[in-house]
Amino acid sequence: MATLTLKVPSIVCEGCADVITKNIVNYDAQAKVDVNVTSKTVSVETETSESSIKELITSIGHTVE
Ligand SMILES: [Cu+2]
Repeated sequence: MATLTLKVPSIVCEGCADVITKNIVNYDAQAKVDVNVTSKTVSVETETSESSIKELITSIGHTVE
């Protein structure tokens, strides 16, 4: 498992954190997701590639830096 840390500046509230977490877990049930609303970062422990996770976050309307 690799841990990815992505900067997602479009996160503004816990609602965003929930949506992002649910979508990642839905895509990869083994993933461990930690969203920090204050620092606008998403940490994902996953076997999924970084590009797939980025694409997923982008597909639900968020911006990955
Ligand atoms: Cu929000």
